[in-house]
Amino acid sequence: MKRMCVLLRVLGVISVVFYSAVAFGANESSLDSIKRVTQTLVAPPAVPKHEQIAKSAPKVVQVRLMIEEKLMQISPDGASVWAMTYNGSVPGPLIIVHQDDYLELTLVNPSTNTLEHNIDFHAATGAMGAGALTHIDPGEEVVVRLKLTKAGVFVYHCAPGGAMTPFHVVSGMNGAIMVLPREGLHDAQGDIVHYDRAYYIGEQDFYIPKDKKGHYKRYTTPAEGLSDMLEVMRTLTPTFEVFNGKVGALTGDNALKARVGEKVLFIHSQANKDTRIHLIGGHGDLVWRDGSFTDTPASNLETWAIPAGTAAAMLYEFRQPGIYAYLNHNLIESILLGAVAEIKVEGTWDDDLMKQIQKPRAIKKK
Ligand SMILES: [Cu+2]
Repeated sequence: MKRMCVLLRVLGVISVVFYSAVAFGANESSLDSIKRVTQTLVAPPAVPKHEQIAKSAPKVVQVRLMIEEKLMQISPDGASVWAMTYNGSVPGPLIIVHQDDYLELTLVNPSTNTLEHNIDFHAATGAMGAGALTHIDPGEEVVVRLKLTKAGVFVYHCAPGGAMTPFHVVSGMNGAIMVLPREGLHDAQGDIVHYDRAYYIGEQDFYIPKDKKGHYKRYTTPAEGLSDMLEVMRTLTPTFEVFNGKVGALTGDNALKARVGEKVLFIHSQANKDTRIHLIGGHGDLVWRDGSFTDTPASNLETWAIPAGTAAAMLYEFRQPGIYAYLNHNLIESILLGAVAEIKVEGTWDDDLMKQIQKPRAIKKK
């Protein structure tokens, strides 16, 4: 009887293994036949080369994210943070695929790092957005494949668990993925919309400890600053609120560029804090404000809210040349804490849209 039980158990295990292998093998072999491409990721605000309309059937898009812990200066007055980054930038690079493509990610945590990391994709389905499958210690790498079934722009971020999750996220460990509809973007009337260029802006709240004299503290490792930073984080008051990793990353000589007549797509993410974006001198012609490309975009908005943990997309056709400010319209967070970008637009001025009729002069007596 006992021998029979053992035999049945062995047969059971063999059959489970057999059927799993058949099912898994079928799935894998069907994926073997589809096209594989490698996407070269680039540092924001640039976006990777991509097609707006998918020219072929769903494919496997391979990307590699290298985790890098690095001490970064984030303001001219010397504040610095042990940034935790994907590929060395805050935010991490924008990844672009089409709906129903597969993303095959190799996540690498080099032995030069000090902490465990992982990645949670808001675009993914199951297993904590792949966070549960991607925990890696320094010296390890992991490969995970996700099917992107939802069209939109989505945040990804590190989520190791407990207090480490907000600690890593507010240390810069977040980015975004854009999942385009296979047929491209649509306007409010359902017509296809093309853009001439795209920029990726990641907004980041930083919580930087100070000593008793009010000087920013510096640490030799990320973990050394953990308890001090948690104290500042508990105030919910950021020391800095910046675009693309530091104060001034997208202003002055670093301003974004465009030309009159160009349609520019702005992808904007904030992994940890609500924001509200406004383009001074322009509008959100089309705004996918919760990031879903399945929904009809809102049109002609003055300011659009982006909740914490969300990426959004906005398309604007520039009609006038000049310097535009693109900012978080909590003006304390933008002007005092850093959440502002500039767009330098070249082209011909349209007097019909705006004209100065009289230069400033002394008030005339009537
Ligand atoms: Cu991390």
